[in-house]
Amino acid sequence: MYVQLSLGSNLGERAAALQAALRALAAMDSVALLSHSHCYETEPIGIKNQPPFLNMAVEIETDLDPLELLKTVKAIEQKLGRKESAHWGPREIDIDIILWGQTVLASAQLTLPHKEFRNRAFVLVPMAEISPEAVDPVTGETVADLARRPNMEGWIEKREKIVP
Ligand code: PH2
Ligand code: MG
Ligand code: MG
Repeated sequence: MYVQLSLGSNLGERAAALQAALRALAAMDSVALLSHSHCYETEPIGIKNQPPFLNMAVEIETDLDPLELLKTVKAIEQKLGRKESAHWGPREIDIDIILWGQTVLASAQLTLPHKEFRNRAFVLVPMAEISPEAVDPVTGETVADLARRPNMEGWIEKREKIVP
């Protein structure tokens, strides 16, 4: 299955944390890294009074199921030194599962597609760079369509592309 992930960091060496997360994903037998976007410096959404984020989109192929991948990305976050943080608060590394093909899932652990992604420029703009044709199974819109809407919150500036 092709899966879209959103990565973010706003504490410590942000680009190094994103690179380490990419490498940890690529090192897994059950995950193939297909593409990743440039990094984007983005305005914090939710809690305003925290440092700006560096965000990036990643497309992978995996034969894990959604809850197995969730466990895996949580383990990578832990390994990369993520501390307990407030909901929407600052974090060393965050790896979120956004789209899982046309799968729609609402479980206690995981919601697919990601609950908030349609309103988040920091998710959609990087994702539109690498997966513009990916389709939101709930609305039928493509990621390119979603990313073009003018009413999304927060500034966003393109930065470097990480070498994995
Ligand atoms: N993540 C959050 C809350 N707010 N804002 C930006 N710009 N980027 C993020 O990755 C982000 C956020 C919670 O995970
Ligand atoms: Mg998040
Ligand atoms: Mg998360």
